[in-house]
Amino acid sequence: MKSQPPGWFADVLLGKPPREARAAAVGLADEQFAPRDVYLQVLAPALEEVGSRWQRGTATVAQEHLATALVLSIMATLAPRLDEPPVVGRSAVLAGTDGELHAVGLRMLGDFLEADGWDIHYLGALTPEGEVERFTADMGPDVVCLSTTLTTHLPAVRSTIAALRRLPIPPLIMVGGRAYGGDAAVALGIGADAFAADVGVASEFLRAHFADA
Ligand code: B12
Repeated sequence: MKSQPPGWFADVLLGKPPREARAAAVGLADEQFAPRDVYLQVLAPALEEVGSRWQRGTATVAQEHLATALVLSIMATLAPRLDEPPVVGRSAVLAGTDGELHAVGLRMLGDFLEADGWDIHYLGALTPEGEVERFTADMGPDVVCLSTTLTTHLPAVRSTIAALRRLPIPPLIMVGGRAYGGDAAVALGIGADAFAADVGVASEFLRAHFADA
């Protein structure tokens, strides 16, 4: 199984009955991978493959929706198995930025941080600019994590970050998502404190950062 090409699970998502696809993913977590690796090495590449097929015209938008919904339901099954959370007494607000419908990566981050013992306020996709700021002012989290896939949404991220900086007690601001093309300089350039290319690295960064704080 380890020799499978990166997006191989796309065929399972699109070709098998949903019940079997879910059982297959859970089976991988039982037998082969740590649950976090199922997220990052099986589910994320499978969605990437579905996107490539959509771009090439060999998968439909309906199949893209189906695969996404199935991945989210698999994640809901695997999340309780990620880790036995310690209590860290830290909280994070997680938001998909204005206009942004892509939210699977953000949900993955929420699952990982929750397994690390954080209190997560997950706002999901399409959070209007002013709402992130208002909610953060009310909740006073340690971190705000903003997820963005489309580069056209980066101006909204910049203004959200600027608004968060004006709060009396500004949180650490971490950003991520495909819009940054893996380039931390883009993230820092629009005002973020931190960037991570994947949610495993992000959770390790936050663990280390707040262990020292
Ligand atoms: C599923 C999907 C959708 C779903 C989203 C549903 C949902 N609930 O999320 C729907 C159907 C709604 C959708 C819509 C669109 N999509 Co779309 N979509 C995808 C697809 C297939 C998978 C995305 C995904 O979930 N990947 C898995 C997750 C885990 O990856 P990720 O988000 O990148 O997250 C990882 C990292 O980026 C990071 N990360 C993410 N967020 C954060 C946040 C922080 C703080 C940190 C630290 C890290 C981090 O960690 C994650 C893993 O470790 C991709 C294909 C692809 N190659 O990605 C296309 C893709 C992203 N979509 C694309 C496009 C064009 C669109 C549409 C414009 C048209 C369309 N296809 O219908 C609309 C735009 C909607 C909008 N306004 O946002 C293009 C984008 C091209 C580009 N310009 O970059 C892609 C790449 C498809 C393609 N090959 O062309 N899409």
